[in-house]
Amino acid sequence: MIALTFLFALLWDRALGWGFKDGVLHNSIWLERAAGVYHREGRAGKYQLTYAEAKAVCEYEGGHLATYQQLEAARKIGYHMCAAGWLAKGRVGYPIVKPGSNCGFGKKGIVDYGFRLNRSEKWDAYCYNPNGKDCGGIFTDSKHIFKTPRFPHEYENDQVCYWHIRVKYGQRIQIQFLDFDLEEDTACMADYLEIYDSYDDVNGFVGRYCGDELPDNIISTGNVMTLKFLSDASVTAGGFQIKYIALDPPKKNATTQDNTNYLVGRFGIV
Ligand SMILES: *[C@@H]1O[C@H](CO)[C@@H](O)[C@H](O)[C@H]1NC(C)=O
Ligand SMILES: *[C@@H]1O[C@H](CO)[C@@H](O)[C@H](O)[C@H]1NC(C)=O
Ligand SMILES: [Ca+2]
Repeated sequence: MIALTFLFALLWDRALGWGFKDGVLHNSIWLERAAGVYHREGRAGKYQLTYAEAKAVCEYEGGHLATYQQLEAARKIGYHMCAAGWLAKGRVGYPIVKPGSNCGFGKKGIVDYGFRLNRSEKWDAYCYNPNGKDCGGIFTDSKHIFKTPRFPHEYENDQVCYWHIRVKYGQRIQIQFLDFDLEEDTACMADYLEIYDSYDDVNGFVGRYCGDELPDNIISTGNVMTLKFLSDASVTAGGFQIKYIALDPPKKNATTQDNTNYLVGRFGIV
């Protein structure tokens, strides 16, 4: 019985960490981004963006606030989010695919809070970035190499790419940097690669990288990882080439011997 409880606690912990967000089980990373639309929280967490800030966040990433129609187009292909966000022209809403009692008032469709008179209200943001579609991807194979667009030539300005990696349950992901060269900047605010030890780019922030120093290998704590590459409006560089491999669960008495960064805890080093 104790063993069973423990196992349940373990599985539940894992499910909370990887499967659930805002009370919705995400069993498909496809749903995190659909038809060019994606959800964005402020750095400080949920419901922290005024209209002007939400707009700036999307524009900073090379897109703009999604229109109601763009959000509905994404919803129609399965985009479901239980978080209200700013849309174009000061509208607020969120897309519901599966009706639930804890979200969306049991309805399906866009839950529409209408055009807000008070634009200082704080919500999340729904961005639309059609250019983000031609880079990034979703990988489920046990190893893969991915590159900045046009590699080995320089990447372009105003690019945002997301790579989602999902390997088999129980496996971990090892990230190896083969080539790395992004515009150098002290806080990596210009061009950067961000790595997340989770299925999205909200939770599990591991690090932000720029410059031309090859980062150390990274190993995830779970079977999913997200990488985000962003370039701003000026100055480009050679880009990167990154390989990942799926690692089988380690043997009981295995020891670590290289300089790999094993992520501590579910969400790594913030
Ligand atoms: C607008 O919303 C903000 C944030 O919720 C609030 O502090 C402020 O009082 C509101 N302004 C008006 C005029 O209702
Ligand atoms: C632990 O590893 C050693 C070799 O490194 C091996 O000889 C031994 O059988 C292993 N023990 C267990 C319990 O797997
Ligand atoms: Ca740049």
